[in-house]
Amino acid sequence: MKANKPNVNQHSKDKQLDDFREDPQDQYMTTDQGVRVNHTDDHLKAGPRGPLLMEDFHFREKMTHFDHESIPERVVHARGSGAHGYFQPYDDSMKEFTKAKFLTDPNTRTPLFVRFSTVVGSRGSADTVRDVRGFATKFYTEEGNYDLVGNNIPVFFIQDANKFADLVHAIKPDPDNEMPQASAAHDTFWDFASLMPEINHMIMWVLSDRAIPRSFRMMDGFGVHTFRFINEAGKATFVKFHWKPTLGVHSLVWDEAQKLAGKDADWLRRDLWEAIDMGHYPEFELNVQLVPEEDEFKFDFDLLDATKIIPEELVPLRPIGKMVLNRNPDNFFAETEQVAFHPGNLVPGIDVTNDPLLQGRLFSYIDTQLNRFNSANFGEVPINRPVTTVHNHQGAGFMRQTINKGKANYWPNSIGGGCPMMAPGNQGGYVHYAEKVEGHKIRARSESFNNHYSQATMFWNSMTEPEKKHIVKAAHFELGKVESKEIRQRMVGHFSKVSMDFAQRVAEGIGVEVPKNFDQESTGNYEADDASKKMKSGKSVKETKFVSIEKDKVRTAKSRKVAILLEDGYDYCEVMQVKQALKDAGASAKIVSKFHGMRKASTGEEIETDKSHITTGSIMYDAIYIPDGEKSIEALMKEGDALHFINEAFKHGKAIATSGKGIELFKKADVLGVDFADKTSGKVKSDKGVVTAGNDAEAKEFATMFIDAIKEHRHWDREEKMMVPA
Ligand code: HDE
Repeated sequence: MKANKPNVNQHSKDKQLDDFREDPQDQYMTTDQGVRVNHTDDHLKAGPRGPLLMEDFHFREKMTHFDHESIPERVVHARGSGAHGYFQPYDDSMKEFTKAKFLTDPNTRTPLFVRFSTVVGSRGSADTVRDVRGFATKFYTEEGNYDLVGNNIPVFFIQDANKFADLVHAIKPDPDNEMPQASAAHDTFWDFASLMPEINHMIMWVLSDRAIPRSFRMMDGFGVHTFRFINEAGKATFVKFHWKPTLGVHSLVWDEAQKLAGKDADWLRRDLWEAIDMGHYPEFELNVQLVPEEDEFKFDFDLLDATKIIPEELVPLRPIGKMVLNRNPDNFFAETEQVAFHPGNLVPGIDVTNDPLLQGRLFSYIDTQLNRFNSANFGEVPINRPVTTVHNHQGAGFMRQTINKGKANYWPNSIGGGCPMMAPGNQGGYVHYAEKVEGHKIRARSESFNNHYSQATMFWNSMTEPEKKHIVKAAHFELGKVESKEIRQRMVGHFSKVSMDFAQRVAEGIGVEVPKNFDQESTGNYEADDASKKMKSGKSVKETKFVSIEKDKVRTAKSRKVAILLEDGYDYCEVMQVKQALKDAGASAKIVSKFHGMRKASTGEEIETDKSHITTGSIMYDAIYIPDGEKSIEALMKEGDALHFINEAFKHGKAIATSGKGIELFKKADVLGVDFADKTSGKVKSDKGVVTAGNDAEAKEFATMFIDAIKEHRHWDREEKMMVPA
């Protein structure tokens, strides 16, 4: 029998895409018909000042093509950034649970394409807005395409897909004036939220630092829903998917996020692109939480409820393999824009559950692609093609590419020899899990979903104090933008059911009171059923270590960006030493000065400036370093931009370092000020994120201490001190 399974390896997709790539190098320009063009700057006219002639096929073709260049942007997740890579399992330990080969064969590197996105903003909106981030992965497996279409937050706003249109309408810009762009901070969203108790757990995550990631490379990914693994014997196990970045989860601070939206609206996109370009390949470990079918009702929440996580204390993560993103796309439109995901793209060994949110998604994704592509043939677009060959009787339609041979375009047929054939389960045919289902037709949700606050409370209880502060501040911002006091009041009512402490802290910032007895009826139609009865005494936890970014922190300086501020007269030796140490730690350094051009050291050597103050800012770096050097420091002392740079980085909690005369500069920039002076010795002190070397002994440890400070990511102690905001 002829097999339609190629030998898939990490390069299979790249090779396939090669057939579609166009390279203009050393080529003549042609029309779409392949005819060489001899002039493309003027259209064909009746005389040099005359009208266009219809016979100008080149002009008509060029203009027509341009006029039709745009396709509808995604109705949500419109703004995204893509990357190619591969996935490789560590071992075959998942065989016990799934027959999906790409998850169980440690010798196979499955090619894949990932698209990260924001949800609310339009295609041209800023990257650093407060929002959920999409994390969608298309695995081109040897058994067909598998799409894991997830987010960087493990829960969702709503429980039932029928609320999705309402949610998106409420969060998108207002229908009358299209404002605000890419932000939930307006009345319609919070009105909706305040009337939907099921939203509360998600609200906590969205107000947290998770919603302003430092990088797409530094955020988690979650499948969100509970899916099913199916093994060779047909046994099912519930599964939740988690991507964990090897660089750890890190976030921006809100002030920084807002400034970046103006200074570099492409911040996350650029960061991903440059990291891959420089060989800092983003890596994510795929982990799963596995729950045997018989344990379905052992928790105090329903596994089918997408507003709940399974705390890792109850079901620990099992690492199963690693994804590496190692190639930037060649063409944004052809790849990142045209990639079309669908949670129903499944391969044998993975199946869905009855999660009412997931069930609705299974309809929505193909439907929305039809709107984007205006054709059912979008699967033939190069980025969407599987690396397996495709054989079926779907033909015709707009932009059909495949040339199906033969007369038999139906099944069963004898004319075509009964081909293509059906594949039984043991030949790789997809067999749906034979779950027993029965019930009455009813618009209702199980009573087991009617628990809207306990995990929101767990989330709040699990935060460190700095994280709590950020959540409260985020609520002050978001709800502070809400004009209706009634809505603000209602939202604080919900918060009072999450935590009185939280509600009080929010209320005082937005001019409302914490109600004594708040009750808001759910819009869901909850009905008691078997599941809710069985779950009554299920397991739960009050606090979990794994939702806090701070408690679960990965400390590394890898791929961190450091600004070196200097002017003529800096200490060349010191700069070289620190640069080398940063390089060894995997960080990258850029020279920042007032102007572009060559900067001369005190000993005569020259270094070229990478960025001038007008083109950059402290918000674009993770840490800053100012080398010693009398003249350089004197010049920096007179530069408002430099002082602001240092001051702002300090206020954003970043690692900052200097030596010798630079300490005077730090004092002037207000980062070693009164608050930090040791009252008894008079010696200047600060937190561990401010690294100074005043003498030779300190100089020895200087680079190491600076790198340790960078690894910490942020030094939140500073938030305790009273400071004018950056
Ligand atoms: Fe989506 N979602 N979604 N979503 N979603 C789309 O499909 C939808 C949900 C997610 O980079 C759309 O191709 C419904 C959860 C990502 O191309 C659309 C519901 C999760 C992306 C759609 C949800 C996601 C989308 C718009 C509730 C995390 C971007 C464009 C029932 C598990 C994929 C498109 C990309 C995109 C529908 C909820 C993730 C309209 C109906 C939960 C990452 O089909």
